[in-house]
Amino acid sequence: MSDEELEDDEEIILSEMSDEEIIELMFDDLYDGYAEEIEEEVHELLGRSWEPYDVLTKGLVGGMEVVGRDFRDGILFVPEVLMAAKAMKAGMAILRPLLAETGAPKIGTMVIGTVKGDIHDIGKNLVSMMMEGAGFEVVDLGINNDVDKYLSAIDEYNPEILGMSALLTTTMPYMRVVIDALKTKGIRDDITVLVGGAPLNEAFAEDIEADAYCRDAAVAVETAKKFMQIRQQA
Ligand code: B1M
Repeated sequence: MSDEELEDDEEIILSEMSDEEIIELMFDDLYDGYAEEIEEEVHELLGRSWEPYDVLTKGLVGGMEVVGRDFRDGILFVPEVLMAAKAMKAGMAILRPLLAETGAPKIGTMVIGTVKGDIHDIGKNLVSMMMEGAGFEVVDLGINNDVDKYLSAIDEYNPEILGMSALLTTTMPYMRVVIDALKTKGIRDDITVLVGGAPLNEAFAEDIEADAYCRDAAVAVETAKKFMQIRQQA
């Protein structure tokens, strides 16, 4: 039996590992797309009184950054990244209710979705989870949303905030199409438009006349709260 096979046969006992070793293992298991293992590791850290937010950011988001880097560098390919995304989602499913469990009073409603042509949803899902945790009611439209989907959700739920996500340089311009449609409908000033996604920046948000660019989920929550305050004061 080779050294590698011997190593594979070694049983991993999470309870005997340090926190740092578990985080390292989570990075490896995310990379390999092992959803069940990720679930076990999330449970283990929660059992050690880790805050759900720390499990999310230090374990899952941190691990996904490694996947993202290797995807960019051509070391990982779409099927592997899909497996990693599935494992990440399995971990997020455990954390979602815990993050929402703050008992915070409802402070507003947000409609959020990934724009047309774009199927990336991990970042958007994180934003949804964090917004729910902060006390927002979140209507998540999912991926690949055209302008009509955004408009009919706004009609139906009357949100104070519209969130749009795009991960591709080819799909981010669609955000302008949605904002222009809000203007044409005469409802642009009734709603705060927050945008996010890896290829965006503040200059782009300003250019398409969004209210703000949010670098990450924590910034999205802070920004949404700030705009809710401004509304209440107006
Ligand atoms: Co895609 N992909 N992908 N991909 N993918 C990127 C985005 C890419 C940068 C990889 C690379 O080449 N380096 C690249 C885009 C290049 C570009 O446009 N310049 C790329 C490409 C090219 C593609 C395909 C075209 C590949 C192909 O088919 N040849 C294809 C496109 C499919 C499509 O959408 N039409 C594709 C497919 C996929 C998968 C399906 C395999 C998978 C998606 C699975 C899923 O989401 N369910 C995938 C993944 C996973 C990635 C990477 C590796 C990781 C994205 C991610 O989940 N990050 C990504 C590389 C990277 O970003 N480093 C890549 C983790 C997440 C937590 O971060 O999404 O940035 P992020 O979200 C953050 C913030 O941006 C912000 O908060 C979040 C949390 O902190 N945020 C918001 C995001 N949305 C927000 C909305 C808000 C506020 C904040 O509203 C208020």
